[in-house]
Amino acid sequence: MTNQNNHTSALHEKDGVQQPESISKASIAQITKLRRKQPTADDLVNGILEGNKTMLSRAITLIESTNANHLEKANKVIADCLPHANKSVRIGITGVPGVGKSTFIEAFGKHLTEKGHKVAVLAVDPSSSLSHGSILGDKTRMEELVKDENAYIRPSASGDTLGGVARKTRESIILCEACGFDVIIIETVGVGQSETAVHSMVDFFLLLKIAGAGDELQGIKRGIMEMADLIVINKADGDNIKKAKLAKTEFNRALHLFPAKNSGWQPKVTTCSAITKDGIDDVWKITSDYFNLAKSNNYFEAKRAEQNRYWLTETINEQLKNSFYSQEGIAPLLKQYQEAVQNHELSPFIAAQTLLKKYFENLER
Ligand SMILES: Nc1nc2c(ncn2[C@@H]2O[C@H](COP(=O)(O)OP(=O)(O)OP(=O)(O)O)[C@@H](O)[C@H]2O)c(=O)[nH]1
Ligand SMILES: [Mg+2]
Repeated sequence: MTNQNNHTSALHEKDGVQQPESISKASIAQITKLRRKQPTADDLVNGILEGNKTMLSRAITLIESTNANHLEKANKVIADCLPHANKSVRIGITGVPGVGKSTFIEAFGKHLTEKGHKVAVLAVDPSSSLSHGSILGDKTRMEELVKDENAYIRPSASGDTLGGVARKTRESIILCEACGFDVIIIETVGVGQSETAVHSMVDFFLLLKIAGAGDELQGIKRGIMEMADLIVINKADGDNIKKAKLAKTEFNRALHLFPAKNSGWQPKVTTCSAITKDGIDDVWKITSDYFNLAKSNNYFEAKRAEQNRYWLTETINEQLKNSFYSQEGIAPLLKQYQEAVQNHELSPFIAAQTLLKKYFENLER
């Protein structure tokens, strides 16, 4: 093979190197055609309703896009999927790094798909934009689930505020449900506000813990304990079993001190090992007991309705905020006013009023 252009390019292939035969020309053409052709909103919706995970992923990418041109299409996809959504249970899982969330979700998810469920795993992790590492880790921690035809795993949206990530995850839930997933697991890391955001989009909240060296309750934020419907003490295997049982007693005692929940549910504590799978079945049994109770006393429906109202307000707040802070000219002005306020030259309220006035004037122009 002689390449006439060799002298103009620093790159050239060695003579005799050919495409491997395993790549057929037809499939290359098919792939390039698909890549080039952006699916329409209807293509995406039809694909999702047929249970096509590739279309689901593409639609979620569209939702996550920060390109303003994608917004309208994303909204159409969500609107068309909405009538097919809602038929699921949504479970939030939280726990500090290393507690075994990924390993637990792998074991729990497999348990559920073996029972005939379709499981989608989404994440709310606003820090993932900084540390893409966890996604890589999860590929190995969730080896079986990743390959499972009845499971779908999607890492957290990144490069956004917590509010932004949370909204996108919530919209992704709708698409996953329309795609036929009936158990939605939302994972989050124990960082500040992300639990609150996840709590506001799930039906059931599970706190993963490990047995420590005694004083179990230390270091848990009261708010997180209050949110939990179930505390699972993971890594109850080998020498840890005894410690896990002790921790279970201690948590049970603590949970009884909290006021009763509106759901009528008394939060539970159980132990499991995500590695040996002992106790995984109990976690699902307890979770199902909760759903039976909450559906029979209508709490389930009432909570979802309340969450919808919450998201309406949240989305408005988030978008108004974004609109304000991203408006051209606001950032330098804000910086100037911040300095003036810091130096006591201007009252923060007057500064805010002036900035907002400027913002509204710009809108009208
Ligand atoms: N012995 C034992 N080890 C476990 C168990 N579950 C998880 N591990 C181990 O604990 C470590 C952390 O597990 P991960 O599943 O990555 O924990 P994670 O909570 O997802 O961690 P981050 O993604 O960093 O937040 C790994 O080395 C796991 O093998 C368990 O039930 N028993
Ligand atoms: Mg993990």
